[in-house]
Amino acid sequence: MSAPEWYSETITPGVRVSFEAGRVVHRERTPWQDLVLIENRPFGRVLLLDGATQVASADEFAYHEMMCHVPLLAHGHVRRVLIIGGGDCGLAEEVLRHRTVGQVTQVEIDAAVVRVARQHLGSVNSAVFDDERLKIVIDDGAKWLAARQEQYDLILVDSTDPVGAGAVLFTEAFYRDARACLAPGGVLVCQLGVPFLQRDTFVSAVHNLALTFPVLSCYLVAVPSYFGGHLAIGWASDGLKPDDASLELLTVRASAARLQTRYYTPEVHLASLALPRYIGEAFEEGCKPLLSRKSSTSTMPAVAVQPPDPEAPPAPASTTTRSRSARGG
Ligand code: AG3
Repeated sequence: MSAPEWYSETITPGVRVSFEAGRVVHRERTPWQDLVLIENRPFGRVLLLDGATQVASADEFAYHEMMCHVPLLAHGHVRRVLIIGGGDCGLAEEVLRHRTVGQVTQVEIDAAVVRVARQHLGSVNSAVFDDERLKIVIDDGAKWLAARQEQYDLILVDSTDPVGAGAVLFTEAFYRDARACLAPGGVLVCQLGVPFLQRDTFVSAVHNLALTFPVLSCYLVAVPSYFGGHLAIGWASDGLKPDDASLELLTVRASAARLQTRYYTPEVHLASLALPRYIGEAFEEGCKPLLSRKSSTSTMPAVAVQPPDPEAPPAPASTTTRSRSARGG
């Protein structure tokens, strides 16, 4: 018997997280990146791009459900969705579970990711390819978006980490183009990495979002195959906040949507907005230059509006939503 092969996540200098490959399902150097798909005991089929874990069939539900159901259920009337990236099509599958969604456009830069995922990740995405509501475009998402006139109720940025082809999806210019394509009441949701290991990336993405959007928030999901603790998801909009819908309303909407979920619940939706202090502080840091520059305007943390309650326990170090009425930039 030959020795088992191991594949490592190498995105963090000084750390190597390895998966044993019971079988290498596919390996390819695409025009954009190094693609490896392996079979692993606890995680199932694991897709790595340039040494970063992207999707594992055993735990993708956590990431995809939270990227999708939080904005869809908080908004309540999403019809048109744009996904930038998301080549494994697991996010599209989750979005299309909402029968009220009329149209999903997905713009993925690397055709090979879609091809390999379609062929080998059926448990993640098989429902999408016969769904007439989905249109897959192979193109550079940032360039494509910059040339768009259409408006979307929800833009989901399901990117890789901000290195290589994915870097542009964390810039202020990209967020500005995305904002221009949001329908009134629309929301942008984007993955912001694992703040414990990718703090600088997180802070700078939050900063770029804060320069662009008047309402900014962050929520968390624990994805076992993403090493390093919670993954942060950014929320940006012109007005809607992720907790504008009450627990009762989220519950009504979730049951009307007849979602079968394994991670998302309306309770988890609201709880995911509570940031551990170290993440809340990093979030604040991303917002900070903006806040100090705007301090003479009506910039104000959303929670500070409430008068202090003398009986209440001490206030948390951070809030999860920033809003301001003045236009940024
Ligand atoms: N894209 C987000 C991957 C984040 C990976 N980060 C990491 N391993 N630290 C996932 C694509 C799923 N559709």
